[in-house]
Amino acid sequence: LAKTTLYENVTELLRMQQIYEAGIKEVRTKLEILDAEFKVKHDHNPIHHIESRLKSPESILKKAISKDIPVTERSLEENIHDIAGIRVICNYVDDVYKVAQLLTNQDDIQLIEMKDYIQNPKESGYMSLHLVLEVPIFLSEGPKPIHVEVQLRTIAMDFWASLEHKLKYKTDNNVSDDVKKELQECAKSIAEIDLKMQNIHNRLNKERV
Ligand code: 0O2
Repeated sequence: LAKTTLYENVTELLRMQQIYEAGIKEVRTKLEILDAEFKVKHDHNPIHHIESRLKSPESILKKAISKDIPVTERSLEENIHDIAGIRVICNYVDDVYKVAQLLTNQDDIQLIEMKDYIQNPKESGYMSLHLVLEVPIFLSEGPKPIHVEVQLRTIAMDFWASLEHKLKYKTDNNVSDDVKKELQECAKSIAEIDLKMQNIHNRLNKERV
C-alpha cells in the first residue's frame, strides 16, 4: 500500500511539474512577443532578459511546512503562488510598468495579486514589482487555470537583489546591522541611478523625434 501511495504521489508531482512548466512557457512566450512588438513599434527593447525556474518539490514542501499549508495538490496550488516563477529584467523603470500593464491587459490573463516593492521598497532595500497571474493551460481534458509569479525589475535592481541574496545566503541570514544599513544605502543609490538613466533615455528619445 505504501508503495502504491508513493507511486501516486510521485505521479501527481510529475504531473504538477509538467503543468507549471507549461505555465512558464506560456508566459515567457507572451513576454517575448511583447518585447519584439515593442522593438518594431518604438525601436526599443523593454526587456533585457528573462529568467525562469520551477520550484523544486523540496522547496515546495519546505514552504508548505513553514506556512502550515496542507500538503495536498489543491492546497499547494491555492496557497503557493511561486511554483512557476518568472523574472523579467527590464532596461528602465518605465519598462517594468509598461511590460506589467501590457501583460495583465491580455484577455486570457487574470491578475490575482500585485506587490509594488518599487514604490514601497522592502525594509531590506529590495525593489521589484511582483505579480501573481492566473493563466489557463490547455490540457487534453480542457483548460486548467494555474498561478504564475512574475517578478519584474530593472538591471540595477537585479544587480542589488542577486548580490544581497548571495551575501545573506553566505551568512545564513545573520547580517549585522551596519551591513544591513549599507545594503539599504546601496539600494537607495541604485534607485537614484535608475531614475537618472531613465531621464537620459527619455531626453535622447525626445531629441531623436
Ligand atoms: P526564491 O528562491 O527567490 O524563490 P512568499 O512569496 O509567500 O514567500 P511573500 O512575503 O508574500 O512570501 O513574498 P514576497 O516577499 O512578496 O516575495 C518573495 C520573493 O521576493 C523571494 O522569494 C525573493 O525572490 C524576493 N525577495 C523578497 N524580499 C527580498 C529581499 O529582501 N532580498 C532579495 N534578494 N530578494 C527578496 P523566496 O521564496 O524568498 O526565494
